[in-house]
Amino acid sequence: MEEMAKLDEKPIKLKIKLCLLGDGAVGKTSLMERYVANTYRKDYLPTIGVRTSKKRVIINDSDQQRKYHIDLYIWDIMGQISFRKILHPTYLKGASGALMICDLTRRETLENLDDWIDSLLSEWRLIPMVFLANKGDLQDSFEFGIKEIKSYAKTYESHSFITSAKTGNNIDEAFTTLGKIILKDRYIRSEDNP
Ligand code: G3D
Ligand code: MG
Repeated sequence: MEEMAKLDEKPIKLKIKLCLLGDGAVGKTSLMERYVANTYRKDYLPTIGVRTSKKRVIINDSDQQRKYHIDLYIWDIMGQISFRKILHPTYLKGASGALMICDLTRRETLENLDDWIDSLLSEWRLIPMVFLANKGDLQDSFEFGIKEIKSYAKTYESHSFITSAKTGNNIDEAFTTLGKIILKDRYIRSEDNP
């Protein structure tokens, strides 16, 4: 049974869609480019203003004793969309997880995450989220800090990270954390609906 593959058996192959959500200029594209830099592939979907990048990752889940080969399809909104209502439903549909991104140098980008989450709920459904407070390299310009992003994420029972697309800090950790939560979520769902 494929679902039960152990660490020493053949890996389970999955395709997973992730979305990047957050205000314009918080660093969505920079984070994605930093993360996928080694296996970079660009696809343009110009009609809906979206770009997808693919990255293949291996996750060894020791809790579940499973090994996964995952093709991550990361969807990034092109340009500076600041009005949630023009978010195309195609952008969110089918996503298994979302990185919710704000900018440490602009407090309103944290406050606006509520709207992005509303949009996620109305256009798709509640999926595993990980919260990123980006531009962690700009300490002198911070308008909020780790405490705030942590307590915000906690209200959604989610993890948070201070990241920097500039230095690369915590980016792998954030994506991997989201990946593991998605796998757990998927596993629980399959147990619910055998
Ligand atoms: P977006 O895709 O969310 O709209 P971008 O954001 O990735 O286009 O980034 C917006 C601007 O912020 C870019 O600067 C980018 O270089 C900068 N940026 C993104 N992440 C970081 C970071 O972690 N640290 C710092 N210092 N800057 C970051 P420009 O000047 O090109 O507009
Ligand atoms: Mg962008």
